[in-house]
Amino acid sequence: MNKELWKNSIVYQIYPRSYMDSNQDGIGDIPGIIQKLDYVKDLGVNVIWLSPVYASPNDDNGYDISDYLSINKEYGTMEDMDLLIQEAGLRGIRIIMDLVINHTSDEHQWFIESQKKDSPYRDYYIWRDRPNNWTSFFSGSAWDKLGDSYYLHLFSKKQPDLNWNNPKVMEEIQKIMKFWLDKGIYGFRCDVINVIFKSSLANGKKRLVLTGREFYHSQEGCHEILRTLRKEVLDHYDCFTVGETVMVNTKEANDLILPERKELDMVFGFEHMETDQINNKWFKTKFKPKKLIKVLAKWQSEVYWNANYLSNHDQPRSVSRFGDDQKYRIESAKMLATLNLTLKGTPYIYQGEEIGMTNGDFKSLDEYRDLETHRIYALAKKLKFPKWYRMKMIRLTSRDNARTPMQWNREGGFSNQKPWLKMNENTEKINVKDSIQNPLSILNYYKALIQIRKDNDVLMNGSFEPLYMKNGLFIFRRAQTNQAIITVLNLTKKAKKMPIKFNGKKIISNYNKENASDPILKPYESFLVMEEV
Ligand code: ISL
Ligand code: CA
Repeated sequence: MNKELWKNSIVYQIYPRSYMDSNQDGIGDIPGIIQKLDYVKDLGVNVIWLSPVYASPNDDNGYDISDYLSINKEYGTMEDMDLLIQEAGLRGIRIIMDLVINHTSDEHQWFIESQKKDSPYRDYYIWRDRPNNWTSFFSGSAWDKLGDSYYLHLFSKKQPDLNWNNPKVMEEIQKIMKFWLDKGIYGFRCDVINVIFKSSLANGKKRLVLTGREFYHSQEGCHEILRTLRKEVLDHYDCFTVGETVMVNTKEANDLILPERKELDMVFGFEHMETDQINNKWFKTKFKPKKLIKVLAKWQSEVYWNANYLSNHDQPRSVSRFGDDQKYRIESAKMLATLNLTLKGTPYIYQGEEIGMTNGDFKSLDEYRDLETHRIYALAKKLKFPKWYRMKMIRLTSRDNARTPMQWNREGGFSNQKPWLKMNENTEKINVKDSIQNPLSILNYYKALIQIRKDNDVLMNGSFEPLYMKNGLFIFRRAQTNQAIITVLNLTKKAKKMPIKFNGKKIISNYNKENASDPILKPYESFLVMEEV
């Protein structure tokens, strides 16, 4: 058993609702994922991160859990889940699950019980006679009233926050983690893990977003909880954890993952996701490659071990955001793949990214399903933003951009029924089936790149040395004693002069150019050079 195999893993994120519908009800499901395991294996990844499949009323698509020990009926049964773990295992793929422990659903039995003031479950949640001024991630007050008391919810009102000051909560969560680890899963992606501990419920400093956050953001109490979970549960299994950590800088990230801390193994930072916005994600600015490159290079040099990603189920599609989803869709998607898969750290690929899926093409508000999108739209309306602007805001930023059904073939191939969320209209052009057949597809480029990564230890464990970071170009070297690979990336749609020279052979290129010393870099050009050392 290799305790640190996770470091050298390549992870593929599956959002079950949108992956594959096996029983024709328009909703993706676990048997659907099983049908596609050979596809996932062929891609070359060895870990799947499965977004929540637990029982849930689906206010937030499974991030509101009503029973951690059973499976959402829409997605299948516990037998299906056991089979998924087993079938994945047969293909050399292990599964990590989402661990959502900041909150449960308001339909969880604990919360239902906790509404009675004298119930032993009362203290599982955070009840007060009066709300404070904290605001929620989805806008508006973080408190709602039930009976004559208020409960805290940092997310939607159907997601009440657990009270981590109560040792009973700790006990329950440990049981849940063991239940799944005993089934053979490989660990957890820990949802908003750095906000679970509230050190005070005092009024916070007034802010544009998340008033109150100084009382729950990365508190010492959170570190203690993580150390306990590690010692009592995780250390007894062959597994790893990746924390989703909002608003952390590199120091705060290291405080969660340095080995001597014994907390998490790696975290998803957000700083690079903030490089195309002002203040918060609803206000986008033009994407400037320079900023992204700077933040990535900083995390590469300062953070002990990175969890690298350019998209997930909460973010717009990477090619639409950091590339060009029109003229240079193929080139820029391959360039972004080269970036994500050659940085130091563990790469995460989000379903559909491997075929260059683009943002959704929603025409009207009612085509969006995400509750966050609707809340922000309503807030913007209240603030009297004009309609065209509100629509633009959500078109650029809605989480549904990443949640449209997976495009399996020209007709869609996700389901025979109308899918729960509108399928992109470009499935005729962008789909798995055609991508498999086309040797120059984004998909086949991913496969080749993943193979290169597996064949060259330096891409996994070599050092990171930035060589050039100006002008929208990002050139860096990954090196160890006997080997070095250079990544050359043009993140812009303009041709650029190649600023430096090196000795070596090109090993992969998104323009299929073999000559490593070509003086001009084409739009979004990227390639790797095996250096002579
Ligand atoms: O969507 C976001 C950034 O664009 C965030 O505000 C997001 O809500 C935050 O990153 C937390 O995300 C996680 O927890 C949420 C859930 O809605 C998200 O899907 C999940 O990834 C609450 O459980
Ligand atoms: Ca289904």
